[in-house]
Amino acid sequence: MDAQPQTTQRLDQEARDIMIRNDRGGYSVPTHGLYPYQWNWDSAFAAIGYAAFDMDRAWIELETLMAAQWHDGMVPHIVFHEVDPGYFPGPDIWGGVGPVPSTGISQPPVAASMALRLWDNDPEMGAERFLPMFDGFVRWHRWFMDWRLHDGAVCITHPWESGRDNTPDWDGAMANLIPRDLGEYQRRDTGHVDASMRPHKSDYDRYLTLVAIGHEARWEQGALHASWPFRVADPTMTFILLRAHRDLAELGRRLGRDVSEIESWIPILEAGAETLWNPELKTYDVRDTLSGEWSCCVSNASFLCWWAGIDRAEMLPHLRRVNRAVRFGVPSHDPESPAFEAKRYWRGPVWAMLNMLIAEGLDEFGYDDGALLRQNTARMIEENGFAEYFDPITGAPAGGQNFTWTAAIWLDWAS
Ligand code: 2M8
Repeated sequence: MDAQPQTTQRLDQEARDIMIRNDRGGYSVPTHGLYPYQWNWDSAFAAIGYAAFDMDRAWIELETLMAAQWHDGMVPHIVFHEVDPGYFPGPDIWGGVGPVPSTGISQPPVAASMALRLWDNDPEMGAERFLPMFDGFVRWHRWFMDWRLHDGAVCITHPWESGRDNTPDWDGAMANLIPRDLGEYQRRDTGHVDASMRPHKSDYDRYLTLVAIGHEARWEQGALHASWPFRVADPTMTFILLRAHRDLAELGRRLGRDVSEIESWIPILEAGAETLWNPELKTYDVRDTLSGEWSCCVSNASFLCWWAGIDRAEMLPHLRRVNRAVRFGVPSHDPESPAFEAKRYWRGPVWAMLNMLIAEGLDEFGYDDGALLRQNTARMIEENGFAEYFDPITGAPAGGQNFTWTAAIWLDWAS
């Protein structure tokens, strides 16, 4: 059932206020305190939130992100515009080599898809603002094709690259990664939110080990490629990049540009996506490219297949099953799995922005489940506010509060 108009109006205003408060002038932070920098895919979602009330500001968000692009084409996962000791690890630990201090890895490239949405919102402004960024986007997408493919599926080289930091999907790969002795270090995240909602120290030891290896090699992909100790083929990256290639090709066609190279990438990723099909579990799954092992997990990333333009008969029953087990779908990990934890970050909670991608994919294939998911997400936000993520069983808000992407998703899609 749709919310009362007054409720919608009040929440619209609240969402706009959150976005304005998280605006640092040219870029937005995901939330005050916990995440004081510009994050890559957060910014892409922020842009569509701004589009609800300020189109110019929406494009600026993407422009600022793309201005941090490295000479090799990579667009970093965090851009450290102003050093803030409230976040760890910061620019000194990462040693990024781009034009603006940044991390040395990327994040799910949802930005081209969100740019297409901005264009549709205002085609004239879209043509003007996207044209100068088009080549940068092509170079970024090419960087994934050059450095992140395994049998056509897109890999991550760090759990932070996928955006689903501590999902059970890489428990096996993480266990195989031997952490360095890093000495004492002080995490900041658990000073902002309860430790029960965050990754464990054993995860952080491994996250930081990978950062140290990359930093030492100055993030030179050619040097790192052969010896990197964590390389996992990931549905988040594969499905989001596949969709982003399709959307970037569309943007290029609208600009009258040659899109044959982008189009040539699409069948490669379509074939790659099929290598993520776990025939036993009958789901899209994560595969550790170093050990060859499946993770045997049904996650919310498995359901991004429709967003990527892929429909597989077995996926809808999985989606309905996991959603039936909770009050608010889509849980980030299968509630029937022993690894499920309702409040621990990417090990169970619901994320509004992934719900949007999943639902829109379902809509495009004509499944009513997309509309149901939108209503369910709207209710979750109405009842529990603009949290970073939510307990799928109770809806309880979790992680950071007043969160940019939840506000943006409300404004663009859920309300
Ligand atoms: C979370 O990740 C960061 C590291 O990148 C962290 O925990 O410090 C993830 O949810 C990620 O997907 C997100 O982009 C970021 C900022 O919202 O927070």
